[in-house]
Amino acid sequence: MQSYAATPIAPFAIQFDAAAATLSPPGPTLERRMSDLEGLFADRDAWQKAVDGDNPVVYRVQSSPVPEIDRELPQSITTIEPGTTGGELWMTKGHQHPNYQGEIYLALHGTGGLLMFDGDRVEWVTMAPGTIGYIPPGWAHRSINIGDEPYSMLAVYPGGAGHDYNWVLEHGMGNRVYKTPNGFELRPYGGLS
Ligand code: PAN
Ligand code: ZN
Repeated sequence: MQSYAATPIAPFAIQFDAAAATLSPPGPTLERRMSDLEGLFADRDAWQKAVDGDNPVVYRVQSSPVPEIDRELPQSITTIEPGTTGGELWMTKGHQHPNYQGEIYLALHGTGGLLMFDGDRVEWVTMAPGTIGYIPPGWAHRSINIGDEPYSMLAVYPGGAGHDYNWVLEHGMGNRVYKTPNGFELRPYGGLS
C-alpha cells in the first residue's frame, strides 16, 4: 500500500457535458465582471467606461467539487463572452502558478486562444473544439475569446498549483490580442494608456 493511501475525498464520477459546458455535481462558480479586470486592458479609459456602464460579466468559471489542495486534480470550465474593450478582445485575468505546475486546457466551443508567457518568450495556441492546449510549468497563461460567440474550455490542473495574479500585473503577458477586420492580431504588450 502506498503511504498516501487516504485521500481527503472519496472517488466519484463527474458528468462532463461539453455542449452545455457544465460539470456535475457542480462545485464553486465565479463570475468576473469588467471591474474585476482592473489594470489589464491597455485602454484604461475604455475599461473605466465599461465599468461605469453596465459593468458586464466578461467570463464565468464553473469548478467541479474536487478541492484545490496539493495532489488533488481539480477541473473547471471557463466561458468567456465575446467582446472588446478599447479594441482588445475579452480575456481572462491570466496568472502564473507560483510553484510551477503544468496544466491542460481542452476547448469545448467557440474559438479562443491560449496566450502563454514565461517572462521572456510568448507562445500562442489557437483553440477550437477538440484542441488541447498544454501549459508547461513556469508559463503564465491567459485565455482570449477571438470569436463572435462565447468561448468555453475545460481546465485540469494540480490542486496545489496556486494562482498568482500579481505576476501578470508586474510582468504583463508578452502580447495583447486585438480584434481586426479579418480576425485578430497579437501586438506587443506595452503599458496602460
Ligand atoms: C483556469 C483559470 C480560469 C480563469 O481554471 O483559472 O480559466 O482564468 P483566471 O484564473 O486567469 O481568471 C486555470 O488556469 N487554472 O489554473
Ligand atoms: Zn492555471
